[in-house]
Amino acid sequence: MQFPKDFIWGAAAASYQIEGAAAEDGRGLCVWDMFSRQPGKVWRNQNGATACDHYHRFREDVDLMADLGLQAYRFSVSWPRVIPAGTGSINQAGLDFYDKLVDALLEKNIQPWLTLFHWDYPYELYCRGGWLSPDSSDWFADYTAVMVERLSDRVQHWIPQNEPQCFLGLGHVTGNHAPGMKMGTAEAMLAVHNSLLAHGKAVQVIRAKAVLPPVIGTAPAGKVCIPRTASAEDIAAARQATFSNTTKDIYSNSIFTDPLILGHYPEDCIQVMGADMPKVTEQDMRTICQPLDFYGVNLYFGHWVEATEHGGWQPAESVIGPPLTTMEWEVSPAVLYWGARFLHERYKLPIVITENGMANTDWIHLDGKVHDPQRIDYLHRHLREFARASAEGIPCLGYMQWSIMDNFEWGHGYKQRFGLIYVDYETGRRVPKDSYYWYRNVIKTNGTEL
Ligand code: GCO
Repeated sequence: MQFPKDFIWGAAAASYQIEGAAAEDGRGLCVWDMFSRQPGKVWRNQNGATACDHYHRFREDVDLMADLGLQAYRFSVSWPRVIPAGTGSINQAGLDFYDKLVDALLEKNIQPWLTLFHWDYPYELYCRGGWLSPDSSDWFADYTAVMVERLSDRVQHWIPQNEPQCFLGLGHVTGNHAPGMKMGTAEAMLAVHNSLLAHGKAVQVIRAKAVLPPVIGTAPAGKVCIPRTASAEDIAAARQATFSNTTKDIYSNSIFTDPLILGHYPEDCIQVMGADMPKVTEQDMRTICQPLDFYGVNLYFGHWVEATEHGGWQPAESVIGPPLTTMEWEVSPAVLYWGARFLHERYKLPIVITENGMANTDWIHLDGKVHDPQRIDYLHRHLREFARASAEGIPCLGYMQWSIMDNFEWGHGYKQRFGLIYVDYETGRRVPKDSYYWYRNVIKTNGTEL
């Protein structure tokens, strides 16, 4: 397989999922601290208070990343660690942590890819209205300015928000994630609009203030559809389904990414949301639609789709008894090919896979090692599909495996292991899995042996 010469091989993680040190050095509360205190919200009532203890062990973790040959590490900053109340006074100790992390990465020649917000929203801002507040986008812009001021002399890669579909959809509509709200559609769409404004303002701040020329992108989730067969009709159906909005849910790519990149909400979204659409001004849309450098996308599985007789689309079954991960996500590697293709066609930006990986039944075997052949096969198949997209001329810039290490998987607690590195949560011990050594060779050979 061929990947571009300067292709970036990385791995990702997020603050609340790995850092721990939740009550240390002046960190403020986040919505996940509060949500996980409510009985029954997280598997076995677990939480991220200690997690992988990355806050204290980050040097060891960076050494493992270096040994893996990682070229980029996508991490997120805990907003309330840096600004405990979300706005106002800055916590120097919190900021220092990211400063040291970035220096440690650079010392090993690993590019820091910084996500400003990966779900650990400041609890105090939630109490002040959170994403419904008309001030929410300014709060985010102010926080962005703090990070840019401190780190942009060393950090070039910026991702304002991770998966708005999830922190809004799961956090504010279904209530499965923090802060556990169950909003109606009008409120949910207002939160969507405010989060888009926050993205736009953050991009403006980064471009205006950054010392190193910034490279800015996205990391949405959102459904990508896979054609059931290679027929032109099924391909057209999958393309249409990938961007369509037929219900009032807010999981599509287009609800978020059309405004960011095309400068308007999708027509079918406006139709289906009807009176639940927020008031949108042209000025808002200009703020939201800022130039971006790459389209980063988190992809784990696809949705099979086939054409109907009348030129529409319908969901399709892949096979009876499909391969599943322990999240019960169907292993459907073609999502990397079709995702790259459809998303590039529509948004015209180079593609980065900002997350891809699988949860597996990993444990330390009798020989002291962690054998995870399923993960190796999963990654192998997905990377081949991404290489296929690249071979067809789609600009594919990089790939971030999720995750560098096992971590707190939100509502699933520590039940689900996504890591290349196994974490023994009792002792904090790290054990690189077979997939770690496999990925090391992939990186070393730039994927040519895949
Ligand atoms: C997401 C988040 C990650 C998850 C990962 C596995 O995509 O949901 O970005 O924090 O841990 O995706 O579910």
